[in-house]
Amino acid sequence: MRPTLTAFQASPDRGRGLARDMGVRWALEEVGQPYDVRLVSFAEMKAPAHLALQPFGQIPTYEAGGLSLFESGAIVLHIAESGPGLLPSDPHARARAISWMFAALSTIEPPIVERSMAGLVERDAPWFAERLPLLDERIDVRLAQLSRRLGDAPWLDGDFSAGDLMVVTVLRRADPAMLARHPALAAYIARAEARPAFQRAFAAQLAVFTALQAGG
Ligand code: GTB
Repeated sequence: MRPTLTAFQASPDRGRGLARDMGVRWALEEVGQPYDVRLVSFAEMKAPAHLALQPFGQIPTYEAGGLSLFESGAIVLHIAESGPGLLPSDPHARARAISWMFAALSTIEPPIVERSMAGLVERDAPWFAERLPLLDERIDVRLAQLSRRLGDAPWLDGDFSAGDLMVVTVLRRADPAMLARHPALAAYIARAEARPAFQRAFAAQLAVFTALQAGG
């Protein structure tokens, strides 16, 4: 059954593939599953039909064969479980790959998102300049820890997995200058971005932005 995702009709990332449909598209490409995308406006995201799929009025959602899911991590896990190549068959290795997915979303991502939100909504606040180094430091600690664990391995735990996919998806939202201070992580991201599945997913989301630009 061909799944349908929702994605921003007009993503604020301007085609950089930073919105959360990107990881889902990437996972679908990795397992070779064709999919459809329903683009939604901000107004549509907050309307009852979308809220029935995503209670928080956000993208992405996933619908296939009577199953409707929200939360990009849960969607990627579902895709990884239903197709080949993103989760090892060995039960222990599989559980470790899933641990990395959780680490991405609950340990690595929060300081990255907090920093980018602060830059958007607190920039003019009197405390912003004082708070910024603290936010940056929190990210830097996580990047250093992750880099130490990765060492000079290509992926976090054996073959590329849904864990790497989720970790890289989250790292791509960090400030490139901050990532550049951790060359092993910068190389890890570049390696992941060079994967044909990533390239196809990136091109598909970029095409949405390009079409929007062409239309007006
Ligand atoms: N935990 C949920 C998940 O993982 O699926 C979070 C989903 C979420 O944050 N969705 C965002 C959304 O719908 C889009 S991706 N926001 C609208 C709203 O809440 O009203 C987050 C995002 C947005 C923009 C950029 N950017 O411009 O770089 C990056 C990431």
